[in-house]
Amino acid sequence: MQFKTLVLAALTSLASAQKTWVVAVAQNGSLTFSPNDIKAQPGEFVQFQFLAGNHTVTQSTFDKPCQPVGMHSNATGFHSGFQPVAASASMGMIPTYTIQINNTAPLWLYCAQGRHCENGMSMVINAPANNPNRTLANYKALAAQAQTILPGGGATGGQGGSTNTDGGAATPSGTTPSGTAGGDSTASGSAVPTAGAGMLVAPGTFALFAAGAAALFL
Ligand SMILES: *[C@@H]1O[C@H](CO)[C@@H](O)[C@H](O)[C@H]1NC(C)=O
Ligand SMILES: *[C@@H]1O[C@H](CO)[C@@H](O)[C@H](O)[C@H]1NC(C)=O
Ligand SMILES: *[C@@H]1O[C@H](CO)[C@@H](O)[C@H](O)[C@H]1NC(C)=O
Ligand SMILES: *[C@@H]1O[C@H](CO)[C@@H](O)[C@H](O)[C@H]1NC(C)=O
Ligand SMILES: *[C@@H]1O[C@H](CO)[C@@H](O)[C@H](O)[C@H]1NC(C)=O
Ligand SMILES: [Cu+2]
Repeated sequence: MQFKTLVLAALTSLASAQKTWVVAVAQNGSLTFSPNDIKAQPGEFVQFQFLAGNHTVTQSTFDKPCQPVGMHSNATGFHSGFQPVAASASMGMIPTYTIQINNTAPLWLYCAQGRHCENGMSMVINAPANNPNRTLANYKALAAQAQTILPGGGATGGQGGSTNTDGGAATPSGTTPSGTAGGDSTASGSAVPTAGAGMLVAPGTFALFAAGAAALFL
């Protein structure tokens, strides 16, 4: 009973107070985060909506793109795990991963699949305003020369996206399979175009895709 009350209170405060930025991952099957350079205030959320393929969103440092932040700092950072879109497409859903912004420190993010990061699949939240070198363009330039190291620890070889690393893949434990958490589901193919625009959407609004719409992204 008390538990129920707490959950309700939490949902209510989420819905009323906090904003959520939506980042489309692999829109149109591209190796992109869209938008890829956003400013989010402490307390706000950023929801990554995985639209195609099998990607991650993973935090790195600026100086070592394509490698988990924990390898180069004491920060834990975050890692969505691999999010294969096809796995939930038959249910008309897409995987999402949501983080909360705690401060305005820059968050340099990349996809840990294959050589996607080296090929430009990266983004920044709250890029520093006072350091002209720490731009997304420079991060991508560093990434282009990086050696991929998967969050599980194994380095990949030179071949692209299809490399399978046994045991290297993290489980998508932080994932909210859309629509299963009891939130109000809004059906919308219309979530697709708006997601790319960095629109603010209410947390708990789960993007639900008709199987037909999801198929467009495979
Ligand atoms: C996906 O395609 C739509 C329609 O052509 C376009 O407006 C959008 O910019 C594309 N998204 C990306 C990330 O390329
Ligand atoms: C992590 O913290 C320890 C102890 O404070 C420090 O000695 C070490 O240099 C830190 N490592 C990194 C990568 O910042
Ligand atoms: C914000 O803080 C929460 C609670 O400590 C943590 O779980 C989350 O990973 C943090 N967000 C980021 C972007 O580091
Ligand atoms: C920015 O990069 C240039 C060229 O690498 C370097 O000379 C300059 O010191 C850097 N500035 C900062 C603030 O790091
Ligand atoms: C997603 O990619 C990871 C890492 O390459 C791989 O281990 C996993 O099997 C892939 N999942 C699917 C469903 O293809
Ligand atoms: Cu990717």
